[in-house]
Amino acid sequence: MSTVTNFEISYTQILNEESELCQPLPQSVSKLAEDADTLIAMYKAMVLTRTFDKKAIALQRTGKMGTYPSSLGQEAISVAVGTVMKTDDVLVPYYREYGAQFIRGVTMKEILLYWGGDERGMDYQGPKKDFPISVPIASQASHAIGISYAMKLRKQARVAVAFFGDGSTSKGDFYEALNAAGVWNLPVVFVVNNNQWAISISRENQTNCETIAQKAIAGGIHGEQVDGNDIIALHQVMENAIERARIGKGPSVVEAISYRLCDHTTADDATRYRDEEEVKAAWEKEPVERLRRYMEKQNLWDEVKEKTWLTECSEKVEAQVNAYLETQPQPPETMFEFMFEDIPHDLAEQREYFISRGK
Ligand SMILES: Cc1ncc(C[n+]2csc(CCOP(=O)(O)OP(=O)(O)O)c2C)c(N)n1
Ligand SMILES: [Mg+2]
Repeated sequence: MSTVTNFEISYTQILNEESELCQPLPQSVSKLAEDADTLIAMYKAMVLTRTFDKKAIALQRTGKMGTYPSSLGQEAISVAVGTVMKTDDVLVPYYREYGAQFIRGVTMKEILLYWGGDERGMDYQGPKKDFPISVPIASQASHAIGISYAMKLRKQARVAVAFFGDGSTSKGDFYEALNAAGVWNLPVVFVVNNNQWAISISRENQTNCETIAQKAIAGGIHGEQVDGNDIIALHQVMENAIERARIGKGPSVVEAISYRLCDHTTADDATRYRDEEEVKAAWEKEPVERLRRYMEKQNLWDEVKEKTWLTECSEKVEAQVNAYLETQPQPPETMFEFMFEDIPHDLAEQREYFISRGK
């Protein structure tokens, strides 16, 4: 018997749980760790996302919005991706990537409209080519293949970045997409937010794979893990993956190890199925505090800056919430209007009937 081949999955952490840089750092990484502008911008984006999140939950709790999935504790992943992506790249999100979406120009009002049941919220006025939130798990995998295939066909130096949860990587759509990405060498990156839970199914009960990143191997593409609470490592790993894809060096799966500090959505109560101790331990690793402590040690941040930014965040969120609440709902019959360019006769009849009944 002989070994045909071997595979390895790497794990990257640069800023550890104690907010210390892991040594030694390669030059490209130490440059980022000393890049005050990027660090501050990423920190601010994480705090803004968290402020938005809290308010969105309050809106749902007071009956002003529908079900909402929070991104609490997972902000670093989407903020790093949003920071690294270029304007012409295409974001293919699921439903916890507000951090990336805001950086790319999606407004908070649009996100609130969507979760308030108004589809106009997915017609982004900023990043027109970015995809809407995908609630059907892993269905966005094949969209990302189509998008990146088109980019390659047109010889464009663009990349599609698609997001997935740990649970969604058990779906056939995900494996099929990895296979297609590999065989066609597409400019696509699959980012997996491994937040340890798929609603009430724990990571251990989800898959027997030791890592989710290793699923890439079956598709013949690169796979690696990164600390999803370490935004410096995320920035580094994502930049490499996206640039590799851009220059034709192949797609990747990046598994970011995080923790869902929130309930699955506002319709969930996670205390029914997970340990308080586990959540408490996860709070010790969370990304916002980790970066803030590091920036304070570097004299890039202090209490006054923190207070000022928190006030600014509240003002920004408040203005967007008001814009959302002031938006006039669409007439109910518009539900017939956006599926077909020319409405089929049976739907036209239903629409007329619906209107004639006075809704
Ligand atoms: C095709 C499909 N099946 C089932 C669901 C119901 N559902 C919503 S979220 C979810 C779990 C997703 O877990 P994961 O992929 O880990 O993402 P997370 O919510 O943890 O970020 C399921 C099963 C769905 N939305 N779509
Ligand atoms: Mg999950």
